[in-house]
Amino acid sequence: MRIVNAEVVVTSPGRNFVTLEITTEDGLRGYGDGTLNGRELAVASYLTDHVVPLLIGRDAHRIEDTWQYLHRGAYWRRGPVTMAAVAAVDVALWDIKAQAAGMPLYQLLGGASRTGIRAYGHASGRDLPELFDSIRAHLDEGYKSIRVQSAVPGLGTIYGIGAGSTIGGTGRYDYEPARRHPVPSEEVWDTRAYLRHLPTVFEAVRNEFGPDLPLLHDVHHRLTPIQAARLGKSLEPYDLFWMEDCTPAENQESLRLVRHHTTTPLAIGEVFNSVVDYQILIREQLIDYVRSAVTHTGGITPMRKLFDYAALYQVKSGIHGPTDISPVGMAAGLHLDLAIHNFGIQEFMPHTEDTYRVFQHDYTFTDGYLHPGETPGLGVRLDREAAAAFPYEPAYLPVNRLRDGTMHDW
Ligand code: GCO
Ligand code: MG
Repeated sequence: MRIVNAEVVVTSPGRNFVTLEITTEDGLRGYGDGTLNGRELAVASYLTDHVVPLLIGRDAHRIEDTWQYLHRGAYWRRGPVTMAAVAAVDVALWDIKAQAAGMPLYQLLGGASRTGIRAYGHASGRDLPELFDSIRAHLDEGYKSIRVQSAVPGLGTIYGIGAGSTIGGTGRYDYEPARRHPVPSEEVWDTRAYLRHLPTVFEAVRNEFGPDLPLLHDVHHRLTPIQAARLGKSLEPYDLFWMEDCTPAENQESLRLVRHHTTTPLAIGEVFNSVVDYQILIREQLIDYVRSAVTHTGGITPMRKLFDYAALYQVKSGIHGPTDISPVGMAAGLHLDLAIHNFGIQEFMPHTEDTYRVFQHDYTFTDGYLHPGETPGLGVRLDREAAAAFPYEPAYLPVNRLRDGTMHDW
């Protein structure tokens, strides 16, 4: 089944998305997500200039071979731009193969291991009443697990705290950290203030919502290993489902120190793009959840291998699912979630109405559980006409500085 056409579509229905559309000689169309927040056009160029010409005429069924061809054939290994581009091809080819088989993709991946995919949503607030409202709004929407982010007294806008606008009066705060601006905005950070404040937030949330509700928190790479260890320890009484990205993990060995001091479960990996990034973390059981996104890790082909490797060490999945993963990338994650045995939890926040007009999708969120649907393939279609109405707009994630002006991790 030859590939006869491949095109990159950049569209911005509320935020920027990069989508690869591959067409085969028998008219099947497969979609892959290559969105890399704040660096979208680099992936679009990588695909258009360096990958699309190599795809024309290839057999769409040869997914593993195509993956190795693009990965090894580039000579230069890994990196977020490359891996997002390879992921877009890989997911589009799985979409095509599943359509050709007349099955939803999860069937090709081994079939359903569960009836629904447990999801967590993002609650946040500038103070406790606002945070409690946000948690209640999520519970009302069916979420059974909640990520809790809070402002820190004395600091302005920080990661995870909406600017104050709610989505359609739901009490759920708008989540879109990339700002439509030609240069990144700047935020100010104070680690000591955060370490003092956060345990008081979790104490209040536990007192209000009881011991049962699974609670998560994203540290967003801001702590040193010993600070992360201290935070994990101080959150132990509040029984977190996970503490995410507690320290930048390029140095995988630094997680040994954190692990040594705390039993708070650890999730890591949304900025990783290869199984290599996890070798020590998984082999030494330094983490509990793998946070990679299909879109940023080279697609379904390597993600299956990553989860199988993790399964050997009882490490589970926690696929990255913010709104900067397009509905195509989200659907790819959901098919994997349904099929793999070592599923943990799936991050989920709905996209905007405009995004759903551009990407028609069959996945559902019902009573706290996601399901990818039964349509053959991924179950997502890109409406090219609708996409064309939303041209690319430069947008960047903020940057973060300490009070003395030193650049810090955002
Ligand atoms: C998460 C992530 C996101 C990232 C975003 C960057 O846990 O969902 O931390 O919020 O900040 O994906 O583009
Ligand atoms: Mg995160």
